Amino acid sequence: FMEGTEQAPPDPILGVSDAFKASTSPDKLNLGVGAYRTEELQPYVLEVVKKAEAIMMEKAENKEYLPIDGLPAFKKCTAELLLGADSSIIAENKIATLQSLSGTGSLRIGAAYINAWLPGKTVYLSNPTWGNHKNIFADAGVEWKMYRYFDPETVGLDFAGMMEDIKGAPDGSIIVLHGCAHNPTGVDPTKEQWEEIASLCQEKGHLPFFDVAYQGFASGSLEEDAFAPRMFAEKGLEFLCSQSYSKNLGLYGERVGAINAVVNDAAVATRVASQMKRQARAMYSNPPVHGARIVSEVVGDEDMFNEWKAEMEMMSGRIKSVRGKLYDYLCEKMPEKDWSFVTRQIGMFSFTGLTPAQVENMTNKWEVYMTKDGRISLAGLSAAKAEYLADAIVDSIKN
Ligand code: PLP
Ligand code: TYF
Repeated sequence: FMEGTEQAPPDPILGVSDAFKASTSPDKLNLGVGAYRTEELQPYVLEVVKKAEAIMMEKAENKEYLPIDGLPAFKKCTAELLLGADSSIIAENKIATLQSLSGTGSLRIGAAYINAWLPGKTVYLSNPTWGNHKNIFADAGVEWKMYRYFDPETVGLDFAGMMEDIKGAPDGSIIVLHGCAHNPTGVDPTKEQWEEIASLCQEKGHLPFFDVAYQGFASGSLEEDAFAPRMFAEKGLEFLCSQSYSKNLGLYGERVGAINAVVNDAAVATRVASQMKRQARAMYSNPPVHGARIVSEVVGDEDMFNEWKAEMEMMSGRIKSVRGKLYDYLCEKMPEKDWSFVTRQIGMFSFTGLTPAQVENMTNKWEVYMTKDGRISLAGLSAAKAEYLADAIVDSIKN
């Protein structure tokens, strides 16, 4: 039966980690996957997560199945983190929230919903975007196209091109937007540009689909990083929004996240929620309980919530600080090039503009593991290794 099975290619991002693990070099540096590391380049479990888990141990709760749409306390927290605790949309039940398998699973449920209930609609993704977006929508049978986003000339946002493409999309299209800290470019629209994007979506009757994977990780503030979806909601736009707690609470392997539908009518929210549950039931029945309890414990307790915010600031602060160090070394070693993009970009990543051949040099000669698109995860860089990385980048550009 299975003889004819072809070998699938490795994931372009997670495959980098495999190559990194296989290397025996003492100099090796994994700047592939976006996962936070300490200055010692070790994975980090947030103190507040350990605290929540200790409380959970004491409570010794059972391991019964969650409802299909997840832990009620988590659903409340996650909607409030997205829209604000005082949101009128939440008060008026104009939101459908389903706990799902982190950001990826939440996007996949959103895509399944689109396939079933918005058939024939095309999803527009930024060029470039997180590679898995294409897989997720294609896997759900949803057609996707791209809109212009990144301008390599300015190493910034091609705002005019983006607006032109969103305008050019057929009315009622679905526009995927990174809520903050765009992956892989680290380039976000300004608040004024977000306002214009919202107005254009309104004009065109488009349905925005926010992917919020880095709330709190871009600016260090949960509120600040939710600016775009909150503003869209205030303007009365309906939208879908996936959320992930992989980065901001460091719960990567726990797979905790949610898909939300913000709509203009509570009755519609009820029906959308019922359909998302139906999709989830067929795919995996119900989500895991452990991570959802952690989020609920942390957000539900004022002290722990504040502690979480402080740890997020610490993590995003460490990344900003290595960004600054890398920038200084690059300026010192190659002053003829404008490196200002390094500190302009936000979030976990820097989009270096290195070509595939230069990336090959980074890895083969310098043991710096990174994705072929030239993205580096600064979350995987230590201050102690910043000069080494600058040497590798300058050598790869010059040779
Ligand atoms: N969306 C974007 C843009 C991402 O960068 C990621 C990765 O962190 C995700 C979604 C989903 O990740 P996860 O499934 O671990 O929450
Ligand atoms: O872009 C990244 O590095 C993160 C982690 O299939 C990730 O979003 C990468 C690939 C993938 C799932 C998560």
